[in-house]
Amino acid sequence: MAPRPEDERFMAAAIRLSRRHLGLTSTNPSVGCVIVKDGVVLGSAVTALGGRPHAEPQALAEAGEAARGATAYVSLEPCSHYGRTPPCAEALIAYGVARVVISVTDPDQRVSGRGINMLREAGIEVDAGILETEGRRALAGYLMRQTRNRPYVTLKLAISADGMIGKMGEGQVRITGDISRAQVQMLRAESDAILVGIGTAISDDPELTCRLPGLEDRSPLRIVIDENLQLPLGGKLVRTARQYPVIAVAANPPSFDDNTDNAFMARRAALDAAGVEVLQSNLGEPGELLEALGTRGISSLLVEGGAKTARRFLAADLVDRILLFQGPSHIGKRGIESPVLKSNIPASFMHIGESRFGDDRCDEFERGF
Ligand code: AOF
Ligand code: ZN
Repeated sequence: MAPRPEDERFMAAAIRLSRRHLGLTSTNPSVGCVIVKDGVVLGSAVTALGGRPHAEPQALAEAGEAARGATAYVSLEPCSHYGRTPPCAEALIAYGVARVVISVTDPDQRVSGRGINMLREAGIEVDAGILETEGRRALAGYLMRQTRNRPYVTLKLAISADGMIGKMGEGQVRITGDISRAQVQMLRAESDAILVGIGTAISDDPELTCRLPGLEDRSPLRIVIDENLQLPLGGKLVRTARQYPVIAVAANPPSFDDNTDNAFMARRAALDAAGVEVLQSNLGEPGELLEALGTRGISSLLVEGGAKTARRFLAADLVDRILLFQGPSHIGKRGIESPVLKSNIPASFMHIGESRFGDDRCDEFERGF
């Protein structure tokens, strides 16, 4: 049978629920599941913290006996493999669910189509592809890492009304208001890692943590592109490195003579001692760093600037989503120009949304993958 009018409404609820654990399920996707019968929600769940249990068995347990004959809405195809938990498709069959509605099919080699087949073979009606664009958006990190072994990259920029992201020699300049800032902290909470260049790390002395009350433990891994290891030992990033991990990414291979090489090794040892991990990577090829991050299980990366770092990722065609927060003030003289403006976003991006946060506006652009 074909999709029904209420399908999108309940799938939207499942997708909304799935977002709750974004960035908190390790390499597992955060999936949402809603069990519905006669228009009533009998159970709902999101993949547990750390990635297990999966969403479906939790939602089924909540619905209990009543799940018999019900419809399950799942943002990702139910799994068919025996991992640390039995297949979710099997649980849906065992509870006697009559119909399963899926948003996105699972690219995981162990599942990919098999979950749907298992359900159909058991006589369950299956519809897939409901709200697929929204579902893929919510699962973007998981899908990118599964298919390309790299994190999904979001570039976030705060720009003034005259298109600047800061002022030469002035450290942090207030460009957007409190509501936008809270919004950015939410973005941090949803990301596995956050990245800035050494210029920003030195001039702004940012902490790059999530400081929303109650969400402090959601702070992502903090990464600084730091060619020559100049990260200040007294700065906030290094001082908090034992609490919230920091990686300094140095150039590889280093092109120093013996003296500078010694100094580099000394700085490396000092960062090590402060709890900062030093990683070396070919910085001319940011894709190499992204692959290393993908291999360690990082599925989503938030790039927060500055201009040079943003340009580096844009030039390598490694930005998947752009968020432009624009405030009402003008910076004028000595302004640092934003690497992108609303008017010159690369053609491969689509404008997918606009929000207002107090006096600021935020435009969202994404490109498909
Ligand atoms: C679901 N529901 O809530 C999630 C699924 O390591 P494992 O055994 O937990 O398996 C990880 C895979 O399970 C992951 O790659 C993806 O295919 C699926 N995740 N599946 O049915 C869920 N999180
Ligand atoms: Zn599962």
